[in-house]
Amino acid sequence: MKILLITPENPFLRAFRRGQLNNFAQLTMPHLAGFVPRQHQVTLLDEHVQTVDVEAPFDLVGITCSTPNASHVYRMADAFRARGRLVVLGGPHPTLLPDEARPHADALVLGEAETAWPQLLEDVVRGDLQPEYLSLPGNPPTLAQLPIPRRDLIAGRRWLTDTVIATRGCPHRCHFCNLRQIYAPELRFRPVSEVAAEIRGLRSPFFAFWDDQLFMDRDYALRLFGALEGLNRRWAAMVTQDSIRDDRLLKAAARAGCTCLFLGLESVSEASLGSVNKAFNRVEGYGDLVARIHAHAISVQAGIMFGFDGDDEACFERTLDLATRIGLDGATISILTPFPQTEVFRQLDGAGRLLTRDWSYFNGKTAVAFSPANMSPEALWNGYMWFRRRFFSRRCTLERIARSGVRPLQALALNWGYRRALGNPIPGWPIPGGDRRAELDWPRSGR
Ligand code: B12
Ligand code: SF4
Repeated sequence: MKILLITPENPFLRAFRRGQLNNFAQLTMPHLAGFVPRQHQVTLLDEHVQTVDVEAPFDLVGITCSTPNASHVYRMADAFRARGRLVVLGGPHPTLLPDEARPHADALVLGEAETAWPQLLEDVVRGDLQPEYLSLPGNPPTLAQLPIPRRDLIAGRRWLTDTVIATRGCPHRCHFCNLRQIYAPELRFRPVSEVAAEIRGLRSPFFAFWDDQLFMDRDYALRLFGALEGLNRRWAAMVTQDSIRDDRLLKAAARAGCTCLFLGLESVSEASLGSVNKAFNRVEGYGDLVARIHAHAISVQAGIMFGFDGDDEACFERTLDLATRIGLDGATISILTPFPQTEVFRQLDGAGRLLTRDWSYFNGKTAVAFSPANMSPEALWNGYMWFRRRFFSRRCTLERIARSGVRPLQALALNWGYRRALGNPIPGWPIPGGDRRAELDWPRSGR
């Protein structure tokens, strides 16, 4: 059987991300390809760097689907099905809204797929494909003995191909996050020896952990870092403020090769953090936390989000002041987005504050999908753009990097990438200039 596994990318996001330097390959499809028995032929296609050809002769097409990509994926799936291909959809969006996804697929895989996907492949071979495959609640798949992701099939990228997961889940329940709805609630861990073996086999000296919260279990993290010592790799990972309780963890991470932490700060307003159940972040501790991380020669890429109910038009300047003062090395800047089934979605939808239901605009980067509480959508958009321009300005970048002092050349390069991407066209709505979907939408006539 010839299988095509697609990592799609909404044209809005593709246009937005072009030129940024830290666009790592997604792990999902290489991971799923690892489960495919070798008698089948698997092709991976990553729309960030490749073009989809719906005429290509595949027997089975699997597409991973997040909310920002949903409308785009449905059109793609319909086009494949019109040509007689079997289409399987999985990932966050079909899991959150199976009724919406169902008409666009021959089969849906809902939730985690480590057991369901191999079963589905057997069923296809037997000619007995089922319309729906569920990971059983209360009986989530084990993360032990996972096959090694087929990174060898990643095409179109020479670097940033190496991402790894060690854990699954997060103990928190932030109201804008979909984790609780897409994964089983249990926190799970891969055996440390298996993670270390996988990392030993990576081609590149630098990789990213794609875990939501690598430090969430201190004992596990310490064992993992111990096993990575001496492997001579450098890596980045995502963490929360409350998980970095003591310097022993940071020291162990640094010795194991950690050079960058993505830290979900989100907001500098306690009211805003409280409004989305993220009051475990303590704003008064940000400066101390960042200094402690820097002391281990680890840089900090902060997650910053605007549009919370506690945010007003002054929040952009306040955030810039603090970000500069504490010497953030970089930031991933987003607009709050009400993803389906989240508490934020329920609240905004209930209050009639959603501006659109076209999922392409629910991407946190190129559009405001709701009416903020204390400003207009345009003010949120303009403030977000102002912040991005100021944060990545030469002056602010140099000031932040001088304060941090950690890996200045690496920080300069990353900030320069984000600054370069500021020049990308941003299509969408409600931005002045109108709706340019037709111009950028799929199928494209090439790059
Ligand atoms: C790494 C990551 C990123 C990376 C890389 C992008 C990526 N998607 O890999 C970066 C930092 C770039 C990123 C960006 C964004 N992300 Co992100 N990201 C993640 C994260 C933490 C891990 C994804 C991962 O690799 N998991 C490990 C792999 C092996 O498993 P998996 O993808 O979960 O898939 C499993 C099942 O879902 C299933 N499955 C999935 N697809 C398919 C398809 C088929 C055919 C089958 C059979 C099965 C199947 O099989 C897998 C094994 O069980 C997830 C949270 C999470 N833990 O999943 C958020 C997550 C996917 N991101 C999310 C969001 C919102 C975004 C952004 C929009 C944020 C923003 N505002 O900028 C952007 C969008 C960027 C883009 N281009 O799409 C949301 C999506 C919510 C939604 N409703 O769609 C998630 C769930 C986080 C959350 N807290 O809610 N992200
Ligand atoms: S800490 Fe991060 S992964 Fe965990 S619930 Fe909050 S946003 Fe989601």
